[in-house]
Amino acid sequence: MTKKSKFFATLLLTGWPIMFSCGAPKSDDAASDLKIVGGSTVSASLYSNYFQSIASLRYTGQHFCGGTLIAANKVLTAAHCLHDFTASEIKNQITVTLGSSRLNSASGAQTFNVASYKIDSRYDPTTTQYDVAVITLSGNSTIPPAPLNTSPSLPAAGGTVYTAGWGSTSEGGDVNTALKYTSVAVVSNADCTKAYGSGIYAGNICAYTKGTDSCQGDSGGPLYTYDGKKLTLVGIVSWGQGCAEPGFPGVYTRISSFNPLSM
Ligand code: 4AZ
Repeated sequence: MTKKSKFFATLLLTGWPIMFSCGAPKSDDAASDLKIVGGSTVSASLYSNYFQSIASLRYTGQHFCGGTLIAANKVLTAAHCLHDFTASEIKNQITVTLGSSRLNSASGAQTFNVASYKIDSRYDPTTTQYDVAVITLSGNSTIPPAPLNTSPSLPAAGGTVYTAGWGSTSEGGDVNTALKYTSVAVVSNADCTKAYGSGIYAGNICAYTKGTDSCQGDSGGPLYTYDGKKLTLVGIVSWGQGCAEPGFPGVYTRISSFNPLSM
């Protein structure tokens, strides 16, 4: 969620949408602020070859956060995506859809209820640290789960990583029905701390490329590395100062700091 809005997570139930893009830097051109300049729609072949592990979390049918399939019946997401719901809302009104790159397309879609869920007990809604939750689905998906990065030294600063989601294509915008992805460069935690002043801890990865970013509605979704063959999950979309604001990296939960398969 945004730094500004993270204390107001209930807004998530109304706003939605999110991601990439976000716009040209205000300082460069106020008139084009927040127009999409980054990211691309995930084509059918990119989806089936690489991005099928992305999940859409829905509350009463409306997309509100992303997630990633990490086992046949487990979806990793952000703690802040679930934190403001009651247990009853999570079990009775949240569904998880896999298998389609388009929101609202029945073709290929596999939709599950939440059988159980676990929010990291250390999650702190004030700082957004330990922003990790695991959902156990009501059944098994047939989609191949994403492999998890376990190396604390990867991805290295400067490396290219990929994020994807149905989030807003502009800061404050709506959910986007077509899945989008973008590439961003890893920023060291030291440099990310310089950007934010405080609030970055070892369990974060930051990533920044001018003009493109994850955004509202992408939260909970994946940050991946690509080895030329497959995507490996390295992060969870967590928060940032707005979306694609110049000088402010997107902040992600660092998967290698957690063991989500045994949460
Ligand atoms: C959000 O509000 C959000 N630019 C997620 C990611 C980022 C910003 C906001 C990173 O869910």
